[in-house]
Amino acid sequence: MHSDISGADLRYMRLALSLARRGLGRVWPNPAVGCVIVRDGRIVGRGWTQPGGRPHAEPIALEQAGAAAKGATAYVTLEPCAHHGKTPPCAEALISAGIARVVCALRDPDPRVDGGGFDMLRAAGITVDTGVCEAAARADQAGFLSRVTRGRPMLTLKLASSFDGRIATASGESQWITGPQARRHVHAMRATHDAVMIGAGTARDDDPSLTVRGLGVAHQPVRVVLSRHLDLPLGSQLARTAHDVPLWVCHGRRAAPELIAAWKGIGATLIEVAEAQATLDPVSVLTALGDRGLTRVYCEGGGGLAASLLMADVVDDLVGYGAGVALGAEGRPSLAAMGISRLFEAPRFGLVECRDIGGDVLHRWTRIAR
Ligand code: AOF
Ligand code: ZN
Repeated sequence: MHSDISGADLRYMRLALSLARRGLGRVWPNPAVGCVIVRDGRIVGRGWTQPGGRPHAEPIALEQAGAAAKGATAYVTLEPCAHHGKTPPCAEALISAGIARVVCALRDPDPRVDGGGFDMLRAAGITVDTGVCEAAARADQAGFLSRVTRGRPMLTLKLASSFDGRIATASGESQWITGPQARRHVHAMRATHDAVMIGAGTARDDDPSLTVRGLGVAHQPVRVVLSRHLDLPLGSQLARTAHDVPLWVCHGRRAAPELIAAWKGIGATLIEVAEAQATLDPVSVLTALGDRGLTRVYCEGGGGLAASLLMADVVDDLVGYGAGVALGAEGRPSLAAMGISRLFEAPRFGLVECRDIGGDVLHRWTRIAR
C-alpha cells in the first residue's frame, strides 16, 4: 500500500469490488473483476467481467468513458492482464486510452500476468498503486486465486441443521428443517458459485434438481454429483434435466461401462477420479473440477461427503443454517465420522457473519490459516 492513497481511492475501489461481485458464479474460468474510471472526481466508466469471462472489466469501463479516459484514474480489483488472448491485453487498452493512474487491489498470480501488467503500465509512465482493499479483493477472488495457485476451486460447504445438529429424521425426512428465507439464501449462494456439488446418497434420498430458482436468474451453476459406482437412478431430477443444465458426474475406476454410456447418453459429462479408501478422493475430485475451469464450488452435502471434505482439509468456507427444532439422537447427524480423537486435529473456522434469517440463524465461517 502506498502512503498517497486517499479516502476517495478506498471508496472507488469498494465500488469496483461491488461491481466485480456481479460476476461471481458466471465468469469461470476467469476471475470476476470490477473497474471504475474516475476523471476530476466524476465516475466516467464502470465495468465488470462479462458472463463466460469475456470481455474483461477494463475494456467495458473504457468504452463507457470514451475520451474522458484521458488523464483519468482507473480502479481495478485485479492487476490488468498483460497477455494477448482473443483481445489485446487490458494493460495496453488502459495505456492507449491515456489513463494517468491505475489503482489496483491485487496482483494477478496467473503466470501469463503475474506482475507483467504492472510492468507494462509503469513502462508507459502510468502511476500504479497496488494493495488497495487487498483483503476484501482476496476474499472475493478466493476462487480464482485457488484455481491458479492450488489447481483446484475454492470450496464452500453448506449445512442446514436442527438445533441439535441433525440434518434429517431417522426416516430421512429433511424438507424442510429451515424456513423459506433460508432456502432462498441457499439459491442465492448457488447463483454466486460456478457449481453445486452433492454426494450420491443425497442425490438418491432427496432427488434434488440443484437449480437456481425464484431469483429471476437465468444463469445456472454446473451440477456436480459424486458417485463412485454410478449407481444413481437415471430417472432422477438431475438426470432428467441434464440436457438443459450441465450435469457432471464424478465416478471411480470401477464404474460399469454400460452405466458410463447411459449417463453420457442423457447428456451428462463423466469424470473419472481417483479413489481413497471407500470414497472418491476429495483432492482428486476438486483438481479434476479445477482442470475444467471451475473456481467456486458449493457443496450441499450429505454428511458422508461433507465429512470426507473436512477430513481432507479442502473446505474453505462454511455456511450454516440453524433451525429451532430438535430431532434427537435418532436424527441423522450433519456429519459422518471424521476419525477425530483430539481437538487439535479438528479443522477450525473463524466466524464471518451471524444473523437472523426468517427465524433461523445464518452463520458463515472461513478456514483459519493452516
Ligand atoms: C483482466 N480483467 O476482467 C479479467 C482478467 O482467457 P482470457 O484471455 O480471457 O484471459 C484470462 C485471464 O485474464 C485470467 O486467467 C486472468 O489472469 C485475467 N482475467 N483480467 O484484466 C478481467 N477477467
Ligand atoms: Zn484483461
